[in-house]
Amino acid sequence: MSEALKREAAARAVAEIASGMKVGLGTGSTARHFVELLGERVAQGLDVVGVPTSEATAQQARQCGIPLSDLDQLDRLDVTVDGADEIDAHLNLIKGGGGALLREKIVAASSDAMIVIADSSKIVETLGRFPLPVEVNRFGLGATRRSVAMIMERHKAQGELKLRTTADGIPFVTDGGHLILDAFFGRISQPEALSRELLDIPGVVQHGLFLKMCRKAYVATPNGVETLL
Ligand code: ABF
Repeated sequence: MSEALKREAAARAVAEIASGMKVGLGTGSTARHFVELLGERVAQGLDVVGVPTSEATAQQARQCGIPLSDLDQLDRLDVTVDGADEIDAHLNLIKGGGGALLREKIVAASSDAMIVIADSSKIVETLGRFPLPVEVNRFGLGATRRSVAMIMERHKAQGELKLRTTADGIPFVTDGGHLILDAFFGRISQPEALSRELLDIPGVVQHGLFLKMCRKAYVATPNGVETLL
């Protein structure tokens, strides 16, 4: 999907931001458009404060002149605008392909609303085609990995569990210093149960299922931007 269409989705979200708002800033290529467009409005006088969901977004937001804060200084945010890897008809999401799922979830959970911006390739009937990112502590990786694999078996996963690596073949490390296991389910038919079971594993820090968190999505299609509610 073209960058121009992603930017259109981002522009729809930017139009909802008003002066005085506290805004969670997402991560990824679509969220980058949002941050850039928000920066343009800040340059024109929009008075907002942003809370970034990754070091990469923080760096971009600073370059764009967006004043930043964090969840130690701020109580609630008005809205978080972020991308997604998969979106189903209930606006449940898989996120974390970019590795920022933990901060993305903390920031979204501290927001009165979460708006997702994406292109139409992210729309699915059932979550799970995209490998579910599971952020894990480095300590006890083997044990955590075996526990996740058992849960995958119980949920009839169709694929493997892989430790995420960089292009150089070394383990990918998140902003929080953790590792990521990518779990290929194919189809996640019981997302709530899966979410609880994964979070019950002591070494699991967080996973990329965002259930009942998103209230609106702007989805870019070749025919324009659709609003999903
Ligand atoms: C973040 O960026 C992630 O949660 C998701 O993995 C990814 C989507 O990126 P893009 O907008 O580049 O497709 O939102």
